[in-house]
Amino acid sequence: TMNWKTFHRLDVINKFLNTLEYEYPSTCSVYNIATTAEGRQVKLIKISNGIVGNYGVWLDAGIHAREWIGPAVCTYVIDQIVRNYQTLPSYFKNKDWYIVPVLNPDGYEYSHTTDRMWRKNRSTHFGVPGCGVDLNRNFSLGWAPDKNQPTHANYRGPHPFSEAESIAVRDMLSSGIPFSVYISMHSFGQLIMFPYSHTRQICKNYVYLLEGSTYMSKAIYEATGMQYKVGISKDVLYGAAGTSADWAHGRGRVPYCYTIELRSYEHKFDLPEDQVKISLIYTESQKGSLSK
Ligand code: 0X9
Ligand code: ZN
Repeated sequence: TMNWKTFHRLDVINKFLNTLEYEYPSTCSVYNIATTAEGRQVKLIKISNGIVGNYGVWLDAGIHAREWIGPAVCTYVIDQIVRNYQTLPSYFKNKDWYIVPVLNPDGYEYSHTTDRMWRKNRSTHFGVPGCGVDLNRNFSLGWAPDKNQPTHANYRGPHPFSEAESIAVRDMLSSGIPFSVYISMHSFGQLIMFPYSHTRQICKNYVYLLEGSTYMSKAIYEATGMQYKVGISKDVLYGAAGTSADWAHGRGRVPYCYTIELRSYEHKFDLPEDQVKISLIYTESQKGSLSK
């Protein structure tokens, strides 16, 4: 059963979603939005009060297989929203939440069973079985003609949207739902990044995106003492082409698009399980020192 003391396998996460839908049928619906190369379902939970005209908020995690803290945080967010729904402020309730805790289930399972540091999905291209595609390079905006060997960890795929998982994101974001927010959770680095990653061009909503990331960073700091840097990927991390957040903003026209790199530094992708849910007791002087 579900808790936030361990990294769960896909079947536990899917069962958690189905249980929420069963227990909270008036607010939760679970949908299959894609079938993967290995035949798994990508599951989306919609949380809504059913009011027509709500803006949509999209959250996804697990686009990269080994980044296990993403699905853990994402399921925690789902649990918090659903179980505290009645007491939430109206700006929170009057949204339609579309949350995909494990966008890359094949890769996620593979990183549990076979290769802890696996990043991509498990599709086959050019006769390389299970070579996989880096789903965060498979979106069409700025899709770059580099790193195009199927065996490369950042393989972008034979063409944009060659993968069921990225197609599902594209189609949901293009379906006419008025999404105001797109957030993709990754690890690691404690960064809140916004478009663009593939070009130096300043995106349309730059000032508001910067403001939003600053609010988030401040809220995280006040709640946990953890420091999250904010900025454009090229400045705080590196440039990347064909990412989901760039596409969501530039083509999907979602105003607030973020890629969040969760904790941490010293453990890299292998954050210890006792760090999934932290209950910190810290003093003002310890704040900040907790970031590393
Ligand atoms: O390389 C990536 O896809 C992301 N980093 S990770 O270590 N999680 O692989 C960063 C992507 C940065 N930019 C945007 N998604 N916009
Ligand atoms: Zn990632």
